[in-house]
Amino acid sequence: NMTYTLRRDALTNQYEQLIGRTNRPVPLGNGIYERYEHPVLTADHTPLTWRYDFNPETNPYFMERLGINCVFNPGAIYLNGKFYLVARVEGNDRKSFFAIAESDNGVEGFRFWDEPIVMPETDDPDINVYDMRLVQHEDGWIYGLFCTERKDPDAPRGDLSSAIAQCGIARTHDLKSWERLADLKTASNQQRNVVLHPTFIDGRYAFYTRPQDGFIDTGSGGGIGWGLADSIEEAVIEQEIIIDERHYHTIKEVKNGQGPAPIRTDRGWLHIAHGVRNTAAGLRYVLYAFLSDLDEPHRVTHRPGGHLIAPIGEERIGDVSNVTFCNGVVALDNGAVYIYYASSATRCHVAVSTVDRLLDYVMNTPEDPLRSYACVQQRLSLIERNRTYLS
Ligand code: M1P
Repeated sequence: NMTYTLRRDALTNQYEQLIGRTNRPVPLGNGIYERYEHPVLTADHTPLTWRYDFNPETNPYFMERLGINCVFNPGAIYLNGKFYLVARVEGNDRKSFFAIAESDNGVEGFRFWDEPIVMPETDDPDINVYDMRLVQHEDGWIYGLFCTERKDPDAPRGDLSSAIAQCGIARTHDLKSWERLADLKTASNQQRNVVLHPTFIDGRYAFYTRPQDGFIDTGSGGGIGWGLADSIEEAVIEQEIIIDERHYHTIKEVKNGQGPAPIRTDRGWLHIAHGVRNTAAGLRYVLYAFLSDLDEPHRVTHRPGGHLIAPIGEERIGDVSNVTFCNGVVALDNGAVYIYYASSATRCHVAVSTVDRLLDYVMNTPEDPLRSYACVQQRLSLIERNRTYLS
């Protein structure tokens, strides 16, 4: 069967070329980080055996049987000398699942393991799971916190979109077998972007949360929250405080959320988060950074104004356009930081920096002064200092 053989061989060849493709840093940039010329993971990186029936008897045209729509929002971890991404893989049927891809150098060559993760369900089955934050906790486990979404039981008849989002929790030692724990309990009936802090605080598990009133709308609430729980097996947060609020006419006026677990540095916990604002073309998601106190991680000490990463070029286009989103970062012992960010809910990229550069960024970038007049004053001050220095 010529069709079968030609297509199978050509597609296999194309797949291997994609996985083996070199990925170079884009020169110059903004000095804070380097973007890379190609995405590190796309739908085309998923193995052909996940999508095609290889038996010519049952698939003579070698056509796709179970297509993959996109691969995005990966959690990240560095273990035993390898970079692992646990990606949100979305089938053509819209359901997401988790799958691990590994690379030797963190910027290219990401190859998926043979099979996706089998994430056990709770008694209340998830309809959709996504956006895992991987955390190596000091209790010895690797945790995956993710969003579990189910249909809103109170949705009016005919409303087939309203959903309830909550935080699912699972743990593993090897990224292969996963123990599912009870979903996190908080006062809010909607939670997304929940992240486990890597260390105990006063002997308790600490969580970054994002309470909101509706599935999409934060309503009167929102902001990045913080709460403690005695147990991780049956995690309950009794008291939630907001540590990073939304603010009128900023990059996070509509909503915001913690990205990956923060990076521990000498100067404090380094956070990457996303902020959302409204535009005539819909919501715009950008990444921002902030620093919090080492002993009291809920106390934010530095808030650089504006975005750290905003979508550019092809990053601006996808299933949900004008979006950058990050829930995975790797910080190596040598100080290198790999920021894995997705663009437009479609594909994953990497931006590489160092702890030193990111600390310089968060500590020396002025805060958003919140008014045009004050922004001009801020810029004039920079111009004046430059004039003095350059004259
Ligand atoms: O579509 C953009 C992002 O929207 C959601 O983020 P948030 O909860 O802050 O609105 C998430 O569904 C995320 O997966 C998605 O990338």
